[in-house]
Amino acid sequence: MADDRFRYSYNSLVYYEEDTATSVDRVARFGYDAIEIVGEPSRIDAKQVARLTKGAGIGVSSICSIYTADRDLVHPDPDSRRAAIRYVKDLVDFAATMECPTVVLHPTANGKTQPLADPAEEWKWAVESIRTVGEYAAGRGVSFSLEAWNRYETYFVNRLEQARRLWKETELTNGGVQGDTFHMNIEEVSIPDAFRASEGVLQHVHLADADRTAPGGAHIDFEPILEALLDIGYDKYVAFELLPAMADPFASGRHEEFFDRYTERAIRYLRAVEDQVRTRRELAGRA
Ligand code: LER
Ligand code: MN
Repeated sequence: MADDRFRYSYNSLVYYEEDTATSVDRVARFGYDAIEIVGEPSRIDAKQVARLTKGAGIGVSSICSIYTADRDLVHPDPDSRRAAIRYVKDLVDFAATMECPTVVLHPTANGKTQPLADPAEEWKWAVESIRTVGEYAAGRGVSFSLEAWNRYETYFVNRLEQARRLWKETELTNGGVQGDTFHMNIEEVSIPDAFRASEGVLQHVHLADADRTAPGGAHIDFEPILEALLDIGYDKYVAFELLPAMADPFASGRHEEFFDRYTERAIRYLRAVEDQVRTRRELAGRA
């Protein structure tokens, strides 16, 4: 692991309509290694992001894809699937321009909680669509992280075990699965065990507390989670994805505490937890 520390990122989704320069400056100022950028290539200038992040000495960890109803990779209508594939391919180009390694992937629209076709057929479309975008991404040096979402945001892939099965069926090698502690707190029997079982195929991590605010504010215990990530030798980014308490995670609106306050608190708290875990492991001879 670089410098023997986790590499931290902050998802700028919650910096609602702020200009990118201000967001990049805040994340760099609070000691982050990278920023996660919203997946809207028509609204965000990738070249400008590349310039700003380089200038600030940080990277772009990941693209937070926005899977609205018209970006559904398992839609029964082939034209709709093609439109979703086009969107994800555009995200791959967007990521490549910023030298961003990872695009977040989910097979269906956020907020779609019922299948529109036979589940076996939808699974087949998911494998096909992901393989298509994955092969395109491989040619551009970009990887995917297949993220599991909780049951109130999707019926399709709620747990890491399902994400691993789907990813394996695509036979792709550029990427793997993604755990988000907010979703995992709802769906997994054990968050650390779900991460451990993803050894070798974990591509990205989203961290948030149980109420989706900064870790340390609610009831998720981050020590065993970091312990599990160290056990499996996880060496990619951990990104805070902190969002207000609204049914639609993509709903807009300015929520002041998610700007300076949570950006600072999240990294300060997690670094302190990380130090504790690493010290304990050193003392136990398990660096
Ligand atoms: C995206 O990373 C996510 O976790 C979903 O809840 C949609 O925001
Ligand atoms: Mn997430």
